[in-house]
Amino acid sequence: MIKNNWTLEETQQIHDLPLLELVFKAQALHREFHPKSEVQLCSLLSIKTGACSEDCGYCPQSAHYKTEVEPEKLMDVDNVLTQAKCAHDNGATRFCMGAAWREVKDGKQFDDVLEMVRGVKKLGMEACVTLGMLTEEQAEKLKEAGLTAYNHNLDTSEEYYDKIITTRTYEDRLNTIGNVQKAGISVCSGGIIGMGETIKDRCGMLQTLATQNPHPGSVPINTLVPVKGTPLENQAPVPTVELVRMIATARILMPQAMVRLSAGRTDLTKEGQILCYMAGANSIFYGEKLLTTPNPEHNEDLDLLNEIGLKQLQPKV
Ligand code: SAM
Ligand code: DTB
Ligand code: SF4
Repeated sequence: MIKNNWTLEETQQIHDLPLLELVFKAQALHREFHPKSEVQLCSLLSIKTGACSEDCGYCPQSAHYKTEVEPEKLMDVDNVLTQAKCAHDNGATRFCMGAAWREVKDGKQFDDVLEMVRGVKKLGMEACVTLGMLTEEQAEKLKEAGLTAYNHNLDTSEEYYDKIITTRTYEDRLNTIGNVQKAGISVCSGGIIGMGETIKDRCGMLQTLATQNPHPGSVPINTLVPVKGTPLENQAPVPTVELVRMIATARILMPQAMVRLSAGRTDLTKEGQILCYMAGANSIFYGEKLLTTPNPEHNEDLDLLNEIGLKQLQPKV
């Protein structure tokens, strides 16, 4: 049932199924591979903010655009661990740390990140980082420090990629994912919808993810958060049904993966989110901030989970 040779046509056929059939298929597969009423709560922290040399058109942290983000240097290890403890006390089971770097450079800063990973693991949480491009040796060091997962998104299809980012290639992205995979770290990789891409582009991205062997351990599906000052600030919002289709298709193509309903939740109704859970989403970013933009409040999320009888998934540490 786990396939690594999905074609674009198959992917599109699944994506375009009548909605209820699509959601039913996704939910049936979800129940075969995952506890049916558990959701993973991941907290995010920007450990190094802004002034990034890349030109990702969606990103408020790129130095190429004038946004309201104030650049900040790498946080102290102690500060990060205080925030991690706080997230843990609020019920998060995975702590994800993001740095606005093009790539990891060896030295004090990377050593600090390794220390952060060790500290987060000590708190009994899964640890994830997203630091840009990475060599095989750096991936091995992260693995030794106990890293659970490395986030590196494909963001869109290979064909649409250069409309969004020109400072690196799709191949660079796939190479880093390969290095993470080789080091035995779980890959977290997904993308963004709502950047002006076609449905074919969305399916192309899912197909590339679903033809990785093994599949990524988690697949974040972000809806663009349009930020003032970025080239994508005026993009139209994505209809909820299109997000539900992406989540269900990811669930069907990669049944064992955690599918994360990621950025963009503040613009979803309660019912929209419930539809995403029905379509197989089993993970969310939890806590009032993503990296630089807002996310729903803790209580709002806990109330919704309570109301529909979803429980927190316990960490695999
Ligand atoms: N610099 C590293 C990199 O690009 O891999 C790590 C941090 S980067 C901010 C992580 C991911 O956040 C991006 O790959 C993108 O998918 C997502 N992201 C950034 N800005 C976003 C936005 N405005 N809306 C939705 N997702 C966004
Ligand atoms: C992912 O796929 N989404 C998260 C996480 N991985 C690092 C980031 C979302 C960022 C949204 C824009 C911001 O807050 O700056
Ligand atoms: Fe830099 Fe990452 Fe933002 Fe691109 S997505 S500009 S690499 S922080």
